[in-house]
Amino acid sequence: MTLTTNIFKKEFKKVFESQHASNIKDSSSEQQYAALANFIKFYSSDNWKQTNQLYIDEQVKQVYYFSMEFLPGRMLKSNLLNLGILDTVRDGITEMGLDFDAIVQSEVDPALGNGGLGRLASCFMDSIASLAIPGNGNGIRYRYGLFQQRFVDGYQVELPDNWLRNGNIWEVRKENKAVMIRFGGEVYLKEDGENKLRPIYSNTQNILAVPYDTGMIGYENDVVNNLRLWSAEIPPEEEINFKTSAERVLVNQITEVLYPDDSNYEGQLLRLRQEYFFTSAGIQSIIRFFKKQQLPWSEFPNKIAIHVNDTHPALCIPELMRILLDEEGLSWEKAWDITKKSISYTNHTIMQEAMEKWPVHMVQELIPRIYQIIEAINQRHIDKKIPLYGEELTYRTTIISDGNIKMANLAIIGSHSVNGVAQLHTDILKEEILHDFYEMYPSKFNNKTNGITQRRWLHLANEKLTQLIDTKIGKEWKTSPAELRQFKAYSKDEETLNLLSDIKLENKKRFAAYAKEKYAIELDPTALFDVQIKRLHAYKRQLLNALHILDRYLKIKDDPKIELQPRVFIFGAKAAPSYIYAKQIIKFINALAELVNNDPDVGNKIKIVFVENYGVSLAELIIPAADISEQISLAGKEASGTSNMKLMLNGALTMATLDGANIEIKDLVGEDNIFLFGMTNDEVNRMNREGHYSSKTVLKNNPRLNRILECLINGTIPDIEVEGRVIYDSLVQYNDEYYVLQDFESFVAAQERADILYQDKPLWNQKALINIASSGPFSADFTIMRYAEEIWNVKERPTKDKVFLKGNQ
Ligand code: AZC
Repeated sequence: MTLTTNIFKKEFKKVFESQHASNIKDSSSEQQYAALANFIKFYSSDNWKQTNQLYIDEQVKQVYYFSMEFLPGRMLKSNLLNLGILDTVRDGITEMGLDFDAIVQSEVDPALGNGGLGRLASCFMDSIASLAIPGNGNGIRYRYGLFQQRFVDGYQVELPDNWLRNGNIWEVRKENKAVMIRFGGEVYLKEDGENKLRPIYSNTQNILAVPYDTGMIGYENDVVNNLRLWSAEIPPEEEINFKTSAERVLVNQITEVLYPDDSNYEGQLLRLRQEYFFTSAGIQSIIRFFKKQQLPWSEFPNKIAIHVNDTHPALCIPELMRILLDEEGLSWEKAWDITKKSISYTNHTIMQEAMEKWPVHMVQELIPRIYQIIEAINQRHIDKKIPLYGEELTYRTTIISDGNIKMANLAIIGSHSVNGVAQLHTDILKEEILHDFYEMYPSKFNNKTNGITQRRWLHLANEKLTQLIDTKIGKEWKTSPAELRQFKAYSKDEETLNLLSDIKLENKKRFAAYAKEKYAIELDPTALFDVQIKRLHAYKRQLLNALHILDRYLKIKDDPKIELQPRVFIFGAKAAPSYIYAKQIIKFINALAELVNNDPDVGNKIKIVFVENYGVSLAELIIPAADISEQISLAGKEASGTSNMKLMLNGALTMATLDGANIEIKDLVGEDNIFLFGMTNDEVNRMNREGHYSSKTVLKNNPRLNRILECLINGTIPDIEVEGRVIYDSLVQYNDEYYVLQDFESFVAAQERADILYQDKPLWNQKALINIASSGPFSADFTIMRYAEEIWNVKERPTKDKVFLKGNQ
């Protein structure tokens, strides 16, 4: 049945009234949202059921994407878009006299992730479904998402994110699919009479993992895949064993909160519990599904691909081994072969502190059988590799060393594929960070440059631009993103460039209206909007950005009449609550904003907006309004970056170091259409090796920089006595770990080039257009195609309206 506006209105009214027993006209937008989400869930439920049934009937190979984090963003509009009924429903809602945008905004944005890694997982879920690839997500249903960020006197304050307060309409609780997870106790192996060793457990604590499923709707292809998030509960039949409130609290805690840390090692037992909890639950449910098909175990890797998104789910490896050995009675060799063939691993960072390791005693106590298996994997690795590679190299690759279990080593040894997320990152893994493993397993290593879904980041976030592209090059690019390149033909077309510029202006006005309402700040939408949105981390160098602003401020103070390109600097960033230095940088930027925004000498020449509580929904508002995309990490540190791709897709020009995927952006747009600055990875490496860098020397020869740094400690910026001093010392006394001062001059020079270019509007617009037209290759659809072909060996299933990628990048 095709949904017409009239049918929709009738059906929607019915759903609303059955739910609320009241008149729609008197309802709140939250109630309208609830009814509309229920309508969509109902509307797509047949496809959900059928997709699942087809996968069973056809015994297709399925992917299971294990991720500790998912950042799906609001789902209502994206589901409508993918179902092909966005316009019908929006028209219907409007005809009913309701406010569609208000309804959309009533949905909470689930913050079940920290940043890039979690958002990537959600872009991938969208692409997997849209390519009709049989794929499932597997993660944790945190009761509290990433903290809500507020600023009080410029300081970050963290509030709990109670996102489930009003329930979550998209999910379906599947109690009948719950599984039991075993923690603690003792275990020993006993001969079972058939010459097999079976583990005998005692005093374990058993916890129920209950899945909540959410449909992942493919783009106009009738596919609805499954995202399964697990929640920890006390098993009803074991209530008796959880007598004290402390015991009960412990269970609830497992899926209580998302760790607010994307790059620091969290040495906490609870985190390890979380990791085992969701990997064990996921693996158990895969095994149950596989067994229903009554295939021989040797078929397992032909039917199942398990992907571990960074090392957080790496316990998949010993858990799969445990089940195959202990419960299914397979030999070690068979189980190991199946495990390695099924599992693949993505590394997302080279930051040492983010390389997970767990103290042996902790793993031994919490999951004793898993520890035994890890130990056995480790021993076999050593025994096998020493004759081939010698002791030195082999001992550098062991899973257990110095009393710790190294999760990356486990993930590499126990999988058949290891990938980095941009070419430079993969090269660094191969040549530096994981070089020993690369020597052992060269063929495991491969690159899969990240991607983003253009459906959310262009179609939904920037509808006007989408329409413009449609009218110029047709709609084929929507299922063949490479076709976006056709848009390049308009790079000298005055009419198109003017339209592009009008759209940008409108998007900037939209953001300005938000800033005015939220922060009572007046922004000039014709100013250059300069955007840096990402987690706050020293290596990402928000500080460099801030020092450049300070430089501009001083220029204005020296000569209030100076002509400077007016700029609005937009920041969005959360700092991990325990990352004090990052929080001090937030305070510094907020203090600078306070000073600059209220100085009459400055006027519109500089405005700074640090948005609170940056997340997916705010990104959708900010990205279409950006002129410049700040991607200024120290070369070699940002694995890929993905906001760089989203901003480019929306016509921002990138201010970039040669880091992560910036390099690939440069290759696509050409050096004329990007602002490059700073040291290269090789130069950074050389500096590090030679150990000659001295920030004090940089300062000595640079009075301008000296003066800027002085402002951190001389009271120019009020209310940052402590923070200013700490930041100053990090740069001067502690030798500037991320080479902020070293790259400063070339950064400022690149910013000046941007100012000059911005004066030439037609040329700027032309470059913006070339950026948009060059961004097709960053579609997550392509990235997923490569994962599917080169890692998972899964095929897209032909669908009714077969939608898959045509052409290549
Ligand atoms: C991020 C990387 O920092 C970022 O460069 C990359 O684009 C993103 O993953 C997706 O691959 N990493 C994380 O968010 N977290 C960790 C633990 O690496």
